[in-house]
Amino acid sequence: MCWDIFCRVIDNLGDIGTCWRLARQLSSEHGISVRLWVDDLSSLQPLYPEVDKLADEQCCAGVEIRHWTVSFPDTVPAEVVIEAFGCEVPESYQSAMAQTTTKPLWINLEYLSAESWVEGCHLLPSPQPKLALTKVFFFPGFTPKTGGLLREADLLTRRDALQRDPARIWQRLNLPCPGQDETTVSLFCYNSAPITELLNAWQNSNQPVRCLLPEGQLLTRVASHFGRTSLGPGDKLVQGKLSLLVLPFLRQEEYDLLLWACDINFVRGEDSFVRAQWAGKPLVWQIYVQDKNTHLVKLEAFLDRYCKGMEASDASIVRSFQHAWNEHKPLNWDDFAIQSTTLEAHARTWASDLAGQTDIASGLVNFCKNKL
Ligand code: TRH
Repeated sequence: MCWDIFCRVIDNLGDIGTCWRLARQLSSEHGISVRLWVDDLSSLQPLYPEVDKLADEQCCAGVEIRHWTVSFPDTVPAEVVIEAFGCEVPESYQSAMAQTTTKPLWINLEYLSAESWVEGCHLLPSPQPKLALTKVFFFPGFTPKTGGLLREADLLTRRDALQRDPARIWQRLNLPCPGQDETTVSLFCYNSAPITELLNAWQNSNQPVRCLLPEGQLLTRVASHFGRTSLGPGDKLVQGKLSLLVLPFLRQEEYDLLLWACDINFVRGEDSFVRAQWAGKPLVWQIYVQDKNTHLVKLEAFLDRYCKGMEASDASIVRSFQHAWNEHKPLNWDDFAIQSTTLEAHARTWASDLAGQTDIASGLVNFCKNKL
């Protein structure tokens, strides 16, 4: 089978992060020939440094990567066409789809949300009368009636093997093992986050905190907090109970290792948020801000699901910390950190429950097999 995935990078790394992960999995686990059309190759390169950001066509990790340029080349459509996150497939490609004898399956892969309406919209058809084609909406989600989450078949087995031997993960990341009583935290968030409050909370916390910060936009704000003009990979800052180490931006597979090794992970957007759940460690999610505070409804919907089954006092710590982080309220770091062992037990159960659902790639493949 041949699939085309179309990805337009709106901003940041989540759009391409998700599409790249899906493309690789479809190719490696399902034997599908995948062509990934992406309009901004420089966003893919930090996730997979072998990518040549100037090449119009290249093959990486078993995936054919095509630069999606404004003038779209004449192309024979694939059997399955994935339009990621509502990006419009080029008009010439749409006409080509309409002209094929066996009509391609046209799927719009949507953004992830824990809201309950998602179940009712997953796999809804949207007829396109002008083209005599039907587009289908595929919604990721947290319940069996949704499209699930991206998860490679061996992900939790690999995670478990490495988490049994944390020193090996630190070695693979080329980082020292944490000191005694030190809470190691990874930090990935938007520039809008209340970073000064967080750094202050860590500096004044009861227990030592080691923050691992992959290179990104946030460095300027962190540098100015410490009275520095700039920061780069390898720089280490110590203040009060906090020691902060700047890491290079990690390739996608290595970022998983970081999430598996840390005690608590600060993540954002969609893909790092999902990976942090698979890590089975307590997470702090900065959700992508939307108009009219829609994102807060989505945050609440996730917390409702995530906190089910937790002790009331733990649930309240988790809820209040996520809200504080997203809404610039006072951060009770010590409350959150002191519960991290209990929160980790919950995070592991949450991950193994979610792993009982069909993953997105398998869900798409099953859907297409039934339709084609
Ligand atoms: O970058 P994000 O904020 O992405 C998105 C987009 O903004 C998108 O438009 C928006 O709609 C969506 O969020 C909700 O966050 P995300 O999704 O976590 O993507 C980051 C990617 O970067 C993810 O694939 C993990 C990867 N990553 C690494 O590979 N190495 C690293 O060191 C880090 C910090 C991240």
